Amino acid sequence: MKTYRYPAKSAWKSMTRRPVIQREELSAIVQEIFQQVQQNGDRALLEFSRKFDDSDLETVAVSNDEIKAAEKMVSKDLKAAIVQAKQNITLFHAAQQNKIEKIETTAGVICWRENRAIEKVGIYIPGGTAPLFSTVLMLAIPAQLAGCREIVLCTPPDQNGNINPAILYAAQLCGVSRIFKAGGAQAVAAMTFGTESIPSVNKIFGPGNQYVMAAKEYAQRFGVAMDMPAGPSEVLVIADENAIPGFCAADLLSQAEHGSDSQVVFITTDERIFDQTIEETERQLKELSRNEFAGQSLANSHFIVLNSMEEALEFSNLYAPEHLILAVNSFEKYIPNVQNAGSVFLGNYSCESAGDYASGTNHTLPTNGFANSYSGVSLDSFVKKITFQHLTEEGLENLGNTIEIMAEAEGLMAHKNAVTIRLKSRQ
Ligand code: HSO
Ligand code: ZN
Repeated sequence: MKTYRYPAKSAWKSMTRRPVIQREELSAIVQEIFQQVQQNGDRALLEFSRKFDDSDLETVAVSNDEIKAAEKMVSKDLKAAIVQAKQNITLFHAAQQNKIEKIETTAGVICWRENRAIEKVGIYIPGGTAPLFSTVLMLAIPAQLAGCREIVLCTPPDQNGNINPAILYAAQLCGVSRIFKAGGAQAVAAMTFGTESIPSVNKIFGPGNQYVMAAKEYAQRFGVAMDMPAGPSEVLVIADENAIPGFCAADLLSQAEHGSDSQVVFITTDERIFDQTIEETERQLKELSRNEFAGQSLANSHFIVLNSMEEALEFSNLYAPEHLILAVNSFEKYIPNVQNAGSVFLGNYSCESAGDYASGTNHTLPTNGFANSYSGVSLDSFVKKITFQHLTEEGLENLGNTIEIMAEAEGLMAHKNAVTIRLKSRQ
């Protein structure tokens, strides 16, 4: 890990920089994969599965029998945990449904917005070393609450052609309509163009490696939206003298274990907490099953002492972390100072894992500094907001002259006439 004691502000910007991802190469590969899938559909997917997943599939579709079998394979405890998480995530996201408010901006001019679900959405769940079935909950629950008609899920199979049972269980529990064995950029291509088996969708959600990310970006050329740009997962912990070093270390490691490229930053205003958190982090690291990933990610992480909480928050806002933990006593007074962050965890008992799994908030959040301009996934991510307006005759009478003057000033006489012709018809 890299340690810094009272670094000068001039050095902060470079400390907030994330590792650079090579982009050029990716786009050629992704383009080729899209072409193959567009031309050959399912056949291309089966071939890619053989090549990339080492899996010899007969079909990409997951059968009902497979879903039923998966349900039996998930332990009672895990099912109960998933059900409780689902309840909390549902409660939190259902509360985001806002009621329609009609605003009479001028007498007789009534404007309002209504939500309409995005008809077809795609969820990508990566394979790899940890089966992130919790992400199924985070994406399928708001999709279902929003009223999406079709919720398609793609995830790569293992070498035996199977999908992790907890992923299948969570998917059927949360209203995913169809599940497919497809991974990587080819899964994104399939949900973009549609294949014999996989329907095309309007928007694609979910984390993934660099190929998946590049594919989601590429899919936009074909009119398919994406949730948000993303990079490796990250957490920034701010600790004052009341923090508990063991807790801080555990939080840092929980993010570091996601992958060797995860980013963790620790900031404190207290030298004792600084030393003890470093010690604790090294001690706890040894005990972790994924200590190889966590160790590599820690090697790139920053442990910093700063002069004050104000400075700590200033650094954090510059970094714009995906997750921000305020391990401080009177967190309330710092909330207004949080400007850029995906999701914030307040006090010594609000570990990031709570939000990762079960408290109710969404764990699909902006990374890579995008928290300075993007929000995490919410119910809004699954709807379009359509504006409506109704002008009565009286309404146009009241507003018409303003519109005519503005249209004429822009030199758009047809715009002006659309008002004039109506006003004249009333005389
Ligand atoms: N921390 C991850 C989400 C996750 N954690 C899923 C565990 N499972 C998102 O940044
Ligand atoms: Zn996590």
